[in-house]
Amino acid sequence: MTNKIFDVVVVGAGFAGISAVHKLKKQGLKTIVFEAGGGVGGTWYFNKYPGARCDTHSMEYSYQFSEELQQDWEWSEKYATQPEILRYLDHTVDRFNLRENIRLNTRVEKLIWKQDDSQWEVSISTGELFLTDYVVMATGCLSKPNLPNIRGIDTFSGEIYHTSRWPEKKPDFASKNVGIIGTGSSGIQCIPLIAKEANHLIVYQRTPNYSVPARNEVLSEDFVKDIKSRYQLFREDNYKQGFGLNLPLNDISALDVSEEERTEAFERQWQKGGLGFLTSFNDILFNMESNVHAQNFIRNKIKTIVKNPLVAKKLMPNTPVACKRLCVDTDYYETFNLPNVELVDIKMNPIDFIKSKSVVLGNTEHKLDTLIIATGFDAMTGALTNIEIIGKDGESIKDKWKTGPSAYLGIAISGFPNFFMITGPGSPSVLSNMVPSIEQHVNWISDCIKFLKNKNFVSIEAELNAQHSWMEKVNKISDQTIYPHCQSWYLGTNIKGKKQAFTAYLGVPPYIDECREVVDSGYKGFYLSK
Ligand code: N01
Repeated sequence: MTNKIFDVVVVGAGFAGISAVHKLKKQGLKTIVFEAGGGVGGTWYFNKYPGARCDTHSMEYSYQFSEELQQDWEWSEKYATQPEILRYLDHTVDRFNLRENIRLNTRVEKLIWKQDDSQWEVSISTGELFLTDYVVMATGCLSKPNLPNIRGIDTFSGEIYHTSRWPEKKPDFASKNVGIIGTGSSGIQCIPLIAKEANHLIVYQRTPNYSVPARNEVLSEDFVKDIKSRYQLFREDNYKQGFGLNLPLNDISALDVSEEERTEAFERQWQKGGLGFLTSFNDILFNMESNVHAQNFIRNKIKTIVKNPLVAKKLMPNTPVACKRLCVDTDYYETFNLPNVELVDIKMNPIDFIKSKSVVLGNTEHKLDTLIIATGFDAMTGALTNIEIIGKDGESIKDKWKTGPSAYLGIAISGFPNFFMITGPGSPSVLSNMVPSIEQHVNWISDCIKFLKNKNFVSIEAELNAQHSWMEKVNKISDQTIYPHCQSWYLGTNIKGKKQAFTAYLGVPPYIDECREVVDSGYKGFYLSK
């Protein structure tokens, strides 16, 4: 039996879902959020591993929909920890009375478009059914865990944790022999902290990653006061930058300066810490020759920091910088100088299998009490294809995307009317500051629903041609960058059988202009039905 009818069903209660329910509720729409987790926060709820923190400045990685909220909330550090982010999200939910609209521990399992009624039927994990006019997918770009397919992993009888499904009760590593598989952002954040506790830590590295120091610090009162005195302007200025982030602006190519000046510029950003390293010059992401200079700089740093030259060599990536997401760390490379830390190159010496209490590589057996899996996510599309979503021609998104994800503006998909994605494939998403990008999408979706209602349209659907042209544009932009030049979750190569495609739109300002133009033209590229 079908239960209640909603105006909007939002899937996911992370930054995106919370922002969406706040906006849509305020607009007078009967809105519900279904969230699989036991609390709000989305990826920030699940990724509780030691050292989990955001590598975007906290005063930027936060909502701007309420001036009061951004004035009142006090971020304590430059890079907020996972618990602080959760406190912020819980505070937001309570402050704006959103909890009554959020159902936790509830997974959306199926969505079916009912053409005759112009509505979606929503099935949830309790077996209940709902009808809704619109669906907003706030399922996140990095939320479906990628589990490694290593023989025998299920037979490991010690403690085993995936970084993105970390238990509520903090695991104890003291006097334990611990192994960790994966050296992306999650691994790089937790390795230094686990190394401090564990008796012995073995890091299983398949591909080394570049990492720059965070240089996290407590926020000074003066800094906070300054930003808060011009918060709106600060946000507007950030939207005008390529990544939507307040990174140092630089108009100079790495090739137009002397070697000494180049090293100085890299060193300045290295000392400052964080992702600003990428804008040390204006072409690190676009010109391979410039990128090679950035690579050499970081490789030299690794050589200087890591005392054992063989270990240092293993830690040196040979991919372009930022082609895999640049990591930001606290004492990552330094950790490999500790006597209880061992680095194992599993590309050279692969893991053959895992058994009850050990990891076996050829003739070597590592006895472990605890195994940590830091192998990342089925990014960009995983959370969407994980749900059975059947559009108007009876086909699912999962089937449609077998040949690669395709969406219009990263917001809508042809064949799926009244279905909106927040930071979907084809939008800046992971190549931008996620929170402002989320809010830009929420505003767009809210305005769109307002328009449809005012003009008595019952549905909106992306045109296939517009969608194709859009994805061509996204690819054309990425082809001018270094991003397609290595294997990464950006491309989906970390997931076996996944069609390789780069689906993030690089460039926040042109993207915002394009979204605005679509609206100004009366939603060009969309079919509107009465
Ligand atoms: O995942 P990853 P992540 N056997 O995919 C290895 C965001 N994030 O969770 O490169 C052995 O980057 C894999 O090796 P390879 C951020 O955007 C942000 O660390 O595929 N190894 C790689 O080393 C980030 O980029 C924050 O060869 C296997 C690692 O596992 C994104 O989330 C913090 C393997 C996975 O790295 C994902 O980061 C954390 C296998 N079968 C995350 N499969 C901050 O804000 C995979 N690997 C700071």
